[in-house]
Amino acid sequence: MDLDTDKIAQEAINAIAKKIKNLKTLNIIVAGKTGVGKSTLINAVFREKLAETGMGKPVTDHMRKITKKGVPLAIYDTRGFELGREVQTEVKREVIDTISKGLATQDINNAIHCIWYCINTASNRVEPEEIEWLKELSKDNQITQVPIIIVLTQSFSKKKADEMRKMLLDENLDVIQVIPVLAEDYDIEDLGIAKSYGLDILIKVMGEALPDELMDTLQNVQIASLEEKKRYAQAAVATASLAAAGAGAAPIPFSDCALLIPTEIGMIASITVIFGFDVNKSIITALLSSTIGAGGATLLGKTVVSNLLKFIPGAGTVAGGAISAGAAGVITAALGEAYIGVMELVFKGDMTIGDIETKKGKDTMTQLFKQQLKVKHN
Ligand SMILES: Nc1nc2c(ncn2[C@@H]2O[C@H](COP(=O)(O)OP(=O)(O)OP(=O)(O)O)[C@@H](O)[C@H]2O)c(=O)[nH]1
Ligand SMILES: [Mg+2]
Repeated sequence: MDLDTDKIAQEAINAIAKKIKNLKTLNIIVAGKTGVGKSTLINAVFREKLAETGMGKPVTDHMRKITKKGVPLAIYDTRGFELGREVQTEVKREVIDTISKGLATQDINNAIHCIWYCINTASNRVEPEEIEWLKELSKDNQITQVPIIIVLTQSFSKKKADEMRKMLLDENLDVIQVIPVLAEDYDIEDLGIAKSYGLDILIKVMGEALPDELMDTLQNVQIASLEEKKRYAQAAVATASLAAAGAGAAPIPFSDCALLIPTEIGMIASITVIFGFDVNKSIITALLSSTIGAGGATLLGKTVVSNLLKFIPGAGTVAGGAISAGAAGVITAALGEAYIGVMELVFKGDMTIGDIETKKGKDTMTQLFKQQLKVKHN
């Protein structure tokens, strides 16, 4: 195998494209009265300001499907809850029909995976009709078992949200959680600004409720929980690192270090998909050159490995022309963690994707990589 950085970067880009193409589509029905904050919630939880992209496509009398190219997500936005009992019954029937139709296709891409029922905490009350509607929906949903989450929107008053939550839990509704959120900071006159909160909990609960096949998709589309993205990315790093170490395998001769490359490419692709940023070849080249090697045929060759091993206290010698299995795992983990580190900086807005290619970006990755080599070994 040719250990050319450019070629490896290209292979990583191909792996990323393939993973993205294979992502399943996540489908969520978002219901609730007009003005409760459904669109604000959707825009705060998912990337690409999904709810701003026009009206969506009507799929039933009271439901529109919102999608955006390049985002493996469909939101079914309901309307008409405020129009009285009759319309509410129609909406419920449309929700159940949509669930059944999706199931009938036997394709996960068409199934409804979750329902968010939104209630505005600031409105101070939950209408009895809403409780009734939820009870009827749960009954019809007994066989289909789509997880229902009640989202208490505009919960700038945590006290009110708490009261409302308790009241709803007492109703023994067949919902998996009641989650108070404030999707955007809220300017309370005279009292200052209430900070947004709760969206990370919504993501965590979704992560527990959705099938495994949708985990990559959920992380790819969500922008509400850095912690969850990191948790999934770190799991990918742990898997790759174990594979590289070959679980107690014999030392890897330098000539076989190329065998680590596919594992590392897979890991880079997983992390990229989880963070959901647009990453091109020059970004991956920058990542590789600033960590495991400076390109050309020497990548992961003897010189590079001996240089790397200097950073691993105690493993700092190259014995018998081989890199120990443990060191292979450590190097792979450090590469993954360094990449997660810069993705985190981009997520927080401390850096742009483009910055990764600059000297500052590369220096940051080198530093993170070296730091990780030391940490991982201790
Ligand atoms: N500051 C702040 N304002 C919010 C929040 N949620 C909703 N709002 C405000 O409440 C109003 C209604 O929010 P939308 O998100 O449009 O509500 P909706 O449920 O999509 O309404 P319809 O599309 O008409 O059914 C807007 O003016 C929002 O700015 C929030 O978390 N924080
Ligand atoms: Mg809306």
